[in-house]
Amino acid sequence: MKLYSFFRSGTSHRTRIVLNLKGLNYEADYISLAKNEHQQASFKALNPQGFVPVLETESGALLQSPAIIEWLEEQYPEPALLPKDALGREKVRALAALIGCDIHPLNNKRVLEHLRQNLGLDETQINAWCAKWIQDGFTALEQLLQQDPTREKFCYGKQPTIADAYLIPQMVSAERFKVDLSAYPNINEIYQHCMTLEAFQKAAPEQQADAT
Ligand SMILES: N[C@@H](CCC(=O)N[C@@H](CS)C(=O)NCC(=O)O)C(=O)O
Repeated sequence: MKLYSFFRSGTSHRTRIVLNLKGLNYEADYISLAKNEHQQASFKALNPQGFVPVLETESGALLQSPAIIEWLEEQYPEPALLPKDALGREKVRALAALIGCDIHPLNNKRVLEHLRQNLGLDETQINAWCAKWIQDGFTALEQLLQQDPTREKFCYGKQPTIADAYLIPQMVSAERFKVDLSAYPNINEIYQHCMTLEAFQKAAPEQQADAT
């Protein structure tokens, strides 16, 4: 398998975490968002949206990190990154969607470039924009984590799930945008714990060969 990715991309990061948690080997091909390589025709031939990640497999090019992650879970069921029961799977997918649907897209490169270039926001305002959506999402997430008495050191249950794969890149991104994270003790604890695991360490942006 080959993963087209960018070191700082949160969606690439979450996909790397899942590949690592499942112990899968993959080749990396780096698409620099900083150099707008994702806009080149050769990459758009692979993904007409021009987004990373793309996972090239024997079955073809797979698009959209949530779909790629679910495909990995189905193709490589062990270790399971979703609970066995339907309610547990709903809970984990809901936590992942809170991050993947309601936080991450608002802080994406194309959104921030529109704010900068067409609406005239400066970097302080950009950081405030990012902080607003991260803090709104994290406030709700923190409450959900706090309310779950069965949870241990991860987002759900006693093992890493796809929810952790979504959360850790969002934490890294929050730090990059200088968001105050002091109000989220459960989220911080999960972050610290996940980062003791090799699968998460190896997936970190600074560990990638294209990191600058
Ligand atoms: N829903 C897509 C979003 C992918 C996405 O937005 N990727 C970002 C990097 S994290 C990207 O390629 N951005 C390019 C841009 O915004 O121009 C997914 O989860 O795969």
